[in-house]
Amino acid sequence: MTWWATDDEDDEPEYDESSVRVRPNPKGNKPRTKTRPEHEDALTGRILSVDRGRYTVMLGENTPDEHRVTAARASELRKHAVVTGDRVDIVGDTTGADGSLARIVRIVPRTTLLRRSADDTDAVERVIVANADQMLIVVAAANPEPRIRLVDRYLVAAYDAGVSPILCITKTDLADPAEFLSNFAGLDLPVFRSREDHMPLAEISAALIAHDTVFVGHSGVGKSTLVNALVPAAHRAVGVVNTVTGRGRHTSSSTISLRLETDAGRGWVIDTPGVRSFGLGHINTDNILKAFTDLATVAENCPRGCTHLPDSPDCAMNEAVARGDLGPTGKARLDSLQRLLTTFAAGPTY
Ligand SMILES: Nc1nc2c(ncn2[C@@H]2O[C@H](COP(=O)(O)OP(=O)(O)O)[C@@H](O)[C@H]2O)c(=O)[nH]1
Ligand SMILES: [Mg+2]
Ligand SMILES: [Zn+2]
Repeated sequence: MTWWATDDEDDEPEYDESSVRVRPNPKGNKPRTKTRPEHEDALTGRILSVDRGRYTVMLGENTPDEHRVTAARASELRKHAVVTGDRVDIVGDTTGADGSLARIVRIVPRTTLLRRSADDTDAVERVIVANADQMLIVVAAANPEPRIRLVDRYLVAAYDAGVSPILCITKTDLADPAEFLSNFAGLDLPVFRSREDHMPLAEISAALIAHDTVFVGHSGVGKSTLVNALVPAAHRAVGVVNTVTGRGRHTSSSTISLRLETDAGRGWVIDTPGVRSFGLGHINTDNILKAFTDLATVAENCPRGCTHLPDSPDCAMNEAVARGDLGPTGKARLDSLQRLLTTFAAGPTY
């Protein structure tokens, strides 16, 4: 048995807390009074998933009272996107009893935010994950072929959002990822990789404990397989592609938080089906530079407005590397940084 072996006959429905039936709120159509209460009795919870205006919220996380409730946005939040990972204040029936529906009245200020890539004409906010502190980028050594630029885009999105990236290489039984990985040698990037038919699941789990980790990757790389191996209760659909329709047997478009349970602690895996890339619209060069602390110090001596690219006149980093000041890895790190800066310079079109 290989670690990715799947039972094709397993027709278990995909796990999705948001699929619980919800009776419409009988009071939902009542006109509201003008003076709203302050919601001082609101409880703060975590958004696990979103499905057509219904939110699954976890209350009392890691306490004996932990439970899930279904909630809808209060009218004052109608123009605000509430997304997986958001912490929200909710009021109303927060028992989670069958058919109950609570109300989300506030979004707790977010620590991080990842947006879906969008074109400039897009008026809608395309926030997809809030408060993640790690991004696990899943890449296959082959089938599909790994693409440096795609990983670069994920890295830039992660650095820009203040989310720590981790790389995970699957399908090393099909190809040796060494050459691909050499492109990232200059980064402080933790890398997990399968070795033939073994994936270091315990090590990956350990890295996820006490974190909210958003999983990203091109379709077919083995992301669902990995999620299922880490969170067996997840039952994420593994890509058995229908040759007639070209679509997966279970297609899911919802972003969902799955709880990782280990003897050493818990964590959250945030699975994002269908997200090919994150928006890079408002990336600040300084945020990318911040991920390279040693280089950032040198860059303080750059001329104003320095692009830090190879052709940038008097760039202190280029000069330092040319002098050999940054040690044997300096060149590789500067190359990586410049590649990411170039990715950013290419703008949000891809
Ligand atoms: N050879 C090989 N196949 C794998 C590995 N991991 C996953 N797969 C297969 O790759 C296909 C796509 O996997 P899936 O998890 O659905 O990919 P996703 O689209 O990224 O979620 C499935 O047929 C998996 O069984 C691996 O390490 N090696
Ligand atoms: Mg999948
Ligand atoms: Zn510079």
